[in-house]
Amino acid sequence: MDIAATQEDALAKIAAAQDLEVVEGLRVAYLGKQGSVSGLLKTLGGMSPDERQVQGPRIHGLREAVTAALAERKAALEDAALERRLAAETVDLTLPAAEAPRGSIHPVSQVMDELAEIFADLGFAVASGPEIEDDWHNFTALNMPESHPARAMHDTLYFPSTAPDARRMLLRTHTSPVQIRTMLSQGAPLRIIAPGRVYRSDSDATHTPMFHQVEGLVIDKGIHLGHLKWTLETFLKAYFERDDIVLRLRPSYFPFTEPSVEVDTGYSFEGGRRVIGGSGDDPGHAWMELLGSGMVNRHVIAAAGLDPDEWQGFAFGVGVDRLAMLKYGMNDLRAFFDGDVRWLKHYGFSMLDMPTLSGGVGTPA
Ligand code: 2NM
Repeated sequence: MDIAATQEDALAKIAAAQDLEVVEGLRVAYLGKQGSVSGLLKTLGGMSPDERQVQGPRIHGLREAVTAALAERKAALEDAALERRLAAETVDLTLPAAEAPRGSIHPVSQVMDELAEIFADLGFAVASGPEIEDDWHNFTALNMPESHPARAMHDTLYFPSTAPDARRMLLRTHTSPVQIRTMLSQGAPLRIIAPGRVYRSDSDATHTPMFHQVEGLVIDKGIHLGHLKWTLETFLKAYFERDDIVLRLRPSYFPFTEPSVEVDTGYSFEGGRRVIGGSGDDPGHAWMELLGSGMVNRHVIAAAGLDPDEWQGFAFGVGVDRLAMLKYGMNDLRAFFDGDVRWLKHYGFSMLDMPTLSGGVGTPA
């Protein structure tokens, strides 16, 4: 066959190839061991020098043209395949995640975040401390010496003693030791809340051996019960998101405060559950005990390294689990710590739903 015609035919077939397998088939057919172009190259050996001088460049030219055409066609088909793949694999990052998030924020965490937000607005910092405490920070510094009967009331979980003269370690029964530690390390004035886990050997329908508490402490000059009442009222209005919160302060007793006051709030029953608001003396309303508080006992201020003639303060304590139940309508405390995913799905919060004062600390509808 005429070489020019062979070349024309080969280049046309290569240009018409629609996929890489066809291109590879053509490469084998022309340039493979048994290929037609390879066959032509082999004929050069049997030629006379004159003939070879004429045919040599033509056959080599044919081989080069076919090789180049195959490479070009292969590259074009590969480019087209890559373009198709890129078009098919385009990712639209604005689409919602295919797999919805499964986790949720536990109501206790949500309420702690709400409390931190509300108190931050009133100038309080969040303080924390160890859950394993010593007897001095948990009791003695809080005006509860060894023999004090209130120690028995706390149902304390003690660690076995390691040596007769070692500090007796325990699981903190309240977050008050955090206040002692913060007064010792930071001095006065001070405005802090201490949220966290506390432990008491107590377990029934309304008590779990671990529960959550938030305590607040203000130390400054000239602090009095009026500051305490305003602070608690402002906090509860922000937390329950209503303006009609009415407080009743009743005299009480705590070793760490003097005077001590129990704080009640008015509530009513709506749709079978307690709703905070109004005066307990209003028709259809009653009083509910919500918080313990008082003016910090001068012995406590002195134990924390401050001069009680110079510095005064108020403190309060409230159960976080209880606050969560009242706001979000749960009725069984034990369910808080069962880790039942159905309960968490029902009462949990989206991690995107962070409490802010500007956006409201409550649940979106
Ligand atoms: C309460 C009730 C009353 C309280 C006192 C202190 C400290 F450390 F400053 F003395 N912290 N928390 C306190 C006072 C806690 O809980 C029902």
